[in-house]
Amino acid sequence: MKIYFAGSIRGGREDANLYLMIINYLKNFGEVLTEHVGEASLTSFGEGGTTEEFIHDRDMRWLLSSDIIVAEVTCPSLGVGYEIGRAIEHGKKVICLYRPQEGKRLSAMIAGSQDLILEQYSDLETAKKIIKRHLPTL
Ligand code: 6K6
Repeated sequence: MKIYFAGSIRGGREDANLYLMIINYLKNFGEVLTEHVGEASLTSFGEGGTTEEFIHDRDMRWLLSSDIIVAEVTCPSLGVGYEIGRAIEHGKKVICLYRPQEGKRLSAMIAGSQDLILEQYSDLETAKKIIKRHLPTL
């Protein structure tokens, strides 16, 4: 199974370490196409030697070839929202993981969508249980 993990890059990297741990767990269920999203070295300032068009087209190819999308949506990101929308448009199964936070609310375009699975969680262990519930084992 091919898994596309989506997490904020230019939207902010405060959850990058959590992305890495989620990605590592997702590897128990299949091939994660977007491992770089969890890399600490990937800052919100850019990836040298590649163009925006290259990144977009490569990520769209991966998205369309994937069997399932797991998106961590706590840190708002235009790119993640775009990926979720494009994935839904193509009939993909999308699981959104969200940690409720004081004083912040998730976008209604995610919270109100009937075309994705939205799961709230508080810590990595809860996220793992959610993933195990939704992802078929190999
Ligand atoms: C790296 C650092 C800053 O910009 C980059 C460009 N590199 C990217 N490489 C791979 N995937 C990317 C890149 N930028 C965005 N994405 C995709 O969009 C990822 O799959 C993420 O799920 C999502 C993040 O979007 P933003 O809007 O937070 O950057």
